[in-house]
Amino acid sequence: MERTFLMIKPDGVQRNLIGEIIRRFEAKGFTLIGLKLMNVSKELAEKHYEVHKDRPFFPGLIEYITSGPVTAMVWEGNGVIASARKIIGATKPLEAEPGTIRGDYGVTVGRNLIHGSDAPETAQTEIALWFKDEELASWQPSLTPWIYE
Ligand code: ABT
Ligand code: MG
Repeated sequence: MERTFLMIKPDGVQRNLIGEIIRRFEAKGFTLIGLKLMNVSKELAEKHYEVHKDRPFFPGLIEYITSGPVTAMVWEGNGVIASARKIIGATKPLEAEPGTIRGDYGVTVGRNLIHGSDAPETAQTEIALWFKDEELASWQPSLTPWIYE
């Protein structure tokens, strides 16, 4: 089953959007298999955004991601990597379609609320960077036995 790494960034946490964002992925039908609220060290932030290390926005990006707690998550499901990117919306929130997370709640690229892995290779690297194997709980959702004994 495909897996992706999603992270609610410090602005999403501060704006009380954790529940709303998780709700959207649950409602879609994906399965949450890893979840933690954590502060991000400079080292971890720099590794996560290593591809951007020579870009002019890099220092500001690291400062933003380390500025407060984030919600790190792993989600599982068919096509979850590409689908999560659609649910998240375009990088620049003003260009993101209404109905997407960034389109509904964001204004500026430096406060774009949530990260999602952009391909199978980055998903695998990012999951390994943020989570230990034992922090992931693979499970089969099924409602019936939780409503009826
Ligand atoms: P992430 O999910 O954070 O990786 O964003 P996304 O994949 O949509 O966009 P990319 B291209 O990976 O950008 C990473 C972060 O760098 C910031 N950025 C990017 C800028 O501030 N200015 C720019 O011109 C570009 C290209 C935005 C992204 N996240 N944040 N915050
Ligand atoms: Mg990216």
